[in-house]
Amino acid sequence: MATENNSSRVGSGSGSHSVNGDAAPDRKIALITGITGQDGSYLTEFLLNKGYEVHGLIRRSSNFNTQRINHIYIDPHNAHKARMKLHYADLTDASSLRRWLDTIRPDEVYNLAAQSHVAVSFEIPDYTADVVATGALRLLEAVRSHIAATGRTHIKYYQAGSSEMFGSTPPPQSEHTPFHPRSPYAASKCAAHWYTVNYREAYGLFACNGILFNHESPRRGENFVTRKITRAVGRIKIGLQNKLFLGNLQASRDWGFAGDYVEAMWMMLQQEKPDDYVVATEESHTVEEFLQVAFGYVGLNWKDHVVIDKRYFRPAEVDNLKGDSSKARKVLGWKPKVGFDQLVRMMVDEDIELAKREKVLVDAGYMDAQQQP
Ligand code: NDP
Ligand code: GDR
Repeated sequence: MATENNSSRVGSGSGSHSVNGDAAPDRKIALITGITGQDGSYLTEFLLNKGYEVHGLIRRSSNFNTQRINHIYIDPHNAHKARMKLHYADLTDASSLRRWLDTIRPDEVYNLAAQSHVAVSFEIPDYTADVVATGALRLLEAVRSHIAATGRTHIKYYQAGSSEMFGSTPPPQSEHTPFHPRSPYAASKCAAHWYTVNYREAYGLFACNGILFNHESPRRGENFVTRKITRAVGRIKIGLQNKLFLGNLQASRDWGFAGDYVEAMWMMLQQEKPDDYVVATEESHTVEEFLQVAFGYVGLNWKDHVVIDKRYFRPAEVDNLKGDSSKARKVLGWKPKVGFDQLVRMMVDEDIELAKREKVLVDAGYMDAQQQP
């Protein structure tokens, strides 16, 4: 993958009108923003298994950022086999969104792209709002104007909402719980939520907000607390690291498995009417409990390794999130399949294997133990 040039990975502007020429007439077409992220990768696998053709919008970066979807990538030159296609766009670039909608003509649009790190949103609030809030508005407006121009009224839109929108409102949090965001990220997600409701009410768009509580996996970004912990457990167990620096250990989160949550996104778009749904395990654990299970699983004591570092505390914290997902369970028939302990073990298992591979490189002198790939 790393040796391929970009033109073979993504549709170019000039070739754009033939991008869908090979789509089977009865095959559903999905467009995903944020396809290179954790959820984008699981959703793509899920939709490909359902027979969809999946188009993903990726943003330009100075290096390849498709690690999470490389295993399902087929060179588009092999056109009749490739059902996942990638195109350059950006949520900050409205023209790119409208152009790809017109070209791809999707049946379902999943807006997963975001500057999704809560702590980072305090550092880059303006950019976070531009991508998370105004980006959602740009995409909604692109969908609306695409429908107005083409008459394709059947398009369905999914907006990736977040439990962070509840912020300091006490649990259990459901669709009826008032929002009280505690970060620029959360406030931006609230705006995106209401833009989505507004486009549903004003233009009759089939648009759903999924209010998803934290969901994790071995593909979770390494600077979110769960993956930061399981990466450290793997590296400590294999002897590549000794200390783990963390912030607030008392925050409680309702942690589920990302693979289960992408199914709920799809289910929302298969309903007769668009609506908003909370998706959660309904079980909450502190960061400290996550540490106990993760370190305990490999026979280590977290207290021997964890050091509290003030830099990881946030200007405003969300203390306690625990969802009430009874509506999703009743209306969609959704329920989580992976429980908390199983999730932690799955992540630790994969990160131990990853650390073993790193150790081979370190021992051979190809990598410094401090360096992470
Ligand atoms: P990730 O951070 O793993 O992925 C975010 C994706 O958005 C990446 O593909 C990233 O691209 C892309 N992206 C970022 N900025 C832009 C931009 N300007 N234009 C286009 N694409 C961009 O997030 P997750 O997969 O974990 O989450 C998916 C969505 O769900 C996000 O909107 C998140 O806020 C939301 N959410 C997540 C929850 C969770 O627990 N995971 C819970 C609730 C909501 P790149 O790879 O180039 O960085
Ligand atoms: P969160 O996830 O903010 O809930 O947002 P994160 O894993 O970043 O933090 C969870 C809790 O852990 C505490 N914490 C630390 N967090 C990080 N990242 N790093 C640390 O070292 C650390 N130490 C303690 C935090 O203070 C917090 O209380 C995630 C993202 O995926 C959002 O995009 C999504 O919307 C919400 O989940 C639901």
